[in-house]
Amino acid sequence: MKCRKCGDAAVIELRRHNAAFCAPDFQEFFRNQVREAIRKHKMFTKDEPVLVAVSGGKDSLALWDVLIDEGYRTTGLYLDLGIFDYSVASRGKCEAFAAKRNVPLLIKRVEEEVGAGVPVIKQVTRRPPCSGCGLSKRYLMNRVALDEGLPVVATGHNLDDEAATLFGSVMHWRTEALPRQSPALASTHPKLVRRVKPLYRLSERETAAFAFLRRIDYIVEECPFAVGATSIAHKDILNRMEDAAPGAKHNFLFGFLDKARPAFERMEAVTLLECTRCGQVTTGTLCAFCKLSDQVKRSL
Ligand code: Q46
Ligand code: ZN
Repeated sequence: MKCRKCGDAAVIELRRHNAAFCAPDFQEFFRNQVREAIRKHKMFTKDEPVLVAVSGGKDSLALWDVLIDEGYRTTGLYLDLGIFDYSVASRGKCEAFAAKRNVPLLIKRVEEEVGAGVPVIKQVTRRPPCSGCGLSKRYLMNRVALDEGLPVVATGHNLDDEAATLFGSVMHWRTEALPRQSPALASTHPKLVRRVKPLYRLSERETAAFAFLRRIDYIVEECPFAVGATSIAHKDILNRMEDAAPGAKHNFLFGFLDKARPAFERMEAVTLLECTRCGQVTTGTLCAFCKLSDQVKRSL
């Protein structure tokens, strides 16, 4: 196998691109995909400060690594979910990454913000842990960005994540979720910052290879609550399809973005109000985050 660019021995084959690359040219290919995502969706400019949400895993740290190298003004945000050893270890990876590159890292503890960490939230709400966790993460990313005066939050979602989310939404015909499935969500209210996913063109395997070649020290273990999550089952199905037909995930996601998503854009915009307690955006009186933290605090 030879590198498509230089003809040297290749270290990775990308079947969906019908290409193979040596280590330096693969890294350049990876960076080019991120540049293309940022350019195509006008995600941010070099003048804008960007909040990069990091979990300690390969995707978010690979994203942060590229953005720092490209000269973007980044601040990391680590949300400590209070998930036993997993949170302790993943926080350590983020702190070490930021210290090594001398970049700012903000840390917020869900326990301080909601009243309890994710394991207790799971018990109190009697809902899957990812439900309260995801809600808290989305809320806190936005609020921290607003508090810090940062206009955009970047997350490390990759092609596999995005294809799996789309697959889940289509399986249940969650038509209200489909317009929000996008690599870049604009701010639709002064209290909502932009949300972007610069890795959406890159697969999980590619971010793992990039993190390895860049010697990024990331947490390999998954969150213990990820086991059994339906998103994992959806990823398995898509991986099998990808094996049979390389490019299947790419075609599924990109075909949706190009051809189908516009059809699901809501004709009428929902009315966004401000939560009477915390002032963040909601469609009711009290936002879902404030309701969750009330429920948690009542039970303690
Ligand atoms: S951290 Fe939270 Fe994930 Fe763990 S509890 Fe679920 S949502 S799986 S990305
Ligand atoms: Zn609120």
